[in-house]
Amino acid sequence: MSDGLKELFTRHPSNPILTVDDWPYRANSVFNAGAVEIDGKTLLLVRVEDRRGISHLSVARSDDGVSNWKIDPEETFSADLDNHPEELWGVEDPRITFVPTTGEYLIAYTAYSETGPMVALARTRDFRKFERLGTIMPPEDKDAALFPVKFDGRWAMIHRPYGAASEHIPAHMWISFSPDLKHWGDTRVLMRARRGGWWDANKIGLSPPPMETPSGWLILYHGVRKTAAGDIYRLGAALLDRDDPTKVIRRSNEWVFSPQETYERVGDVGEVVFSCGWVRIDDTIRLYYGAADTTIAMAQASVSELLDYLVACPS
Ligand code: M1P
Repeated sequence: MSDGLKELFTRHPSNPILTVDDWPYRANSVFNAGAVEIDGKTLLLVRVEDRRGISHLSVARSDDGVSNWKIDPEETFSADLDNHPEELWGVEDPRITFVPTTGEYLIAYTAYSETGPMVALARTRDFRKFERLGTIMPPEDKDAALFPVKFDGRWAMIHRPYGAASEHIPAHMWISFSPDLKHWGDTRVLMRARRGGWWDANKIGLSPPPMETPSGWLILYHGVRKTAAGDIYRLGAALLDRDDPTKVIRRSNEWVFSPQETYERVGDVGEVVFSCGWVRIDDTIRLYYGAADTTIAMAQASVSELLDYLVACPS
């Protein structure tokens, strides 16, 4: 393969790095994990789907981010139906943002309510005790993550009001602002799903939380292509202005990562790569992703190569 055709992401040879067979208790599948690096170790907040079809979150820790995972012996963060009936059908797809000014981790997750997915927030310092801040977006809304800094004194969050996601009503990515993490507004479309035959036509959503770089906020997003054989979930990249994240300054026309391996193409939901978390170690990104809604895999990329690629993309 010539340099011009080199893939930006390289899959880890041990993929999938976590499967339900690694779990200390019975479950159906493990996927779509939030990720953070704490004191040189990797912590994944994993979406675990039980054998009723309801999801909870569990912590897995590893020294090298690939092997010897220490998994909490019991569910770490489960639906709290007494206080949060909106979590009736479980909690899903956590995206973790470390806030350097407070030392806290803010977790945006999907509360799967009777009337559809809602965005909910929780905070933690140690991934043992969690404080729920409640739901912050009515149904249907999901694929949310916070920025780690405020803009003109306001928190910012990317999210995806779901919509019917059809040719007529596309599901775009939106951005909203809040003075206090509770009241959200100034809501506007951030990035549009394309139309027609594009890989990201009609439905897109944020993947991991935005990553700050000297060139702007690096984001990955998933695009969903409907085909006669079913949906294909692929990942694209974009750059947002560092001071004004409502401005998309670059967006890849082509996807940068797509289902290729058998573990990505075959599973509970085939042809899916779906990421809620990444960690950065110097110039290396480790992207953790759910493969076919069944297992967790990891792929690496160079931040500078991704930025070089994006800077050459259309504005
Ligand atoms: O099955 C693929 C993904 O489908 C949903 O994502 P979205 O609403 O963005 O299309 C989610 O249920 C996600 O968890 C799942 O991986």
